Amino acid sequence: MNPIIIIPTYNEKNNVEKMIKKLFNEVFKNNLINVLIVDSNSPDGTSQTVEELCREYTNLHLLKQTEKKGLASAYIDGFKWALEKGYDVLVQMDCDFQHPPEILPDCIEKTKEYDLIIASRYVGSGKWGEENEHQRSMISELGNNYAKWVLNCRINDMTGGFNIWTKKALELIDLNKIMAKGYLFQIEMKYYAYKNNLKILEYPFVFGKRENGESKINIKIIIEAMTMIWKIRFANRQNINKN
Ligand SMILES: Nc1nc2c(ncn2[C@@H]2O[C@H](COP(=O)(O)OP(=O)(O)OP(=O)(O)O)[C@@H](O)[C@H]2O)c(=O)[nH]1
Ligand SMILES: [Mg+2]
Repeated sequence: MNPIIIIPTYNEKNNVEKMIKKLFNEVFKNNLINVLIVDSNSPDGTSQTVEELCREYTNLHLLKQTEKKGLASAYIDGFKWALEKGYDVLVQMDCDFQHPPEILPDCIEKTKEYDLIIASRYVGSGKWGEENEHQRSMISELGNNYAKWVLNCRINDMTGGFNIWTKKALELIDLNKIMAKGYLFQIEMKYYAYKNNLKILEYPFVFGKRENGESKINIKIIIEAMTMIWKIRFANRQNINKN
């Protein structure tokens, strides 16, 4: 197994160093992990911080995008980079500590049995941590159920961004045909995984509160996603039924 953790960053200078150190010094002490930061030319200098850390950690990599083109583009570039380099387990994770990296060793192990592991707030002991605003979790839960309903998909956490993909799963989905530009990427990818009958496990986790910096999500992004989801439902069938 050759896993890599892919973390997209936009203005995460105050989280990125802490996250990298946590991964290499605490969660994966044995050096068997690689980390790729995909930065969209953050004006706060996130990429310079990562460049400095690359000298200290040989398994740390930086992919610089010249401009901010959205979350989907950051992940697609990151996935392509990692697949080309021969990684076979690709972790998607945010930089703001809402996704607890401690569960990763177990999730990665589970890819021996499953094609996709979805860290989920909506199965078993999974939930929104109490420190989050109630309104925020309600809106997110509504959006999640809406996505499930429109796409007729039985995955419980459609919107979350903490997922562990196997090479097999990613090679079934044509990344060049992904329509989403932003956060809808998470939903679109899971929809194709589900429709392609991949073996999926939802792994419960507690979704924390952002540690530093600002959220990049806003009402415009949410409305855009709610509309675009219908496009995914009806327009793009090329990514389905390949197996
Ligand atoms: N490279 C890149 N990263 C991005 C972009 N937009 C967001 N991100 C990163 O994607 C991750 C998720 O973004 P957040 O703003 O935390 O979104 P969220 O977790 O859905 O929202 P909050 O709960 O409010 O934090 C973070 O690591 C961001 O820095 C982008 O356009 N490019
Ligand atoms: Mg966040």
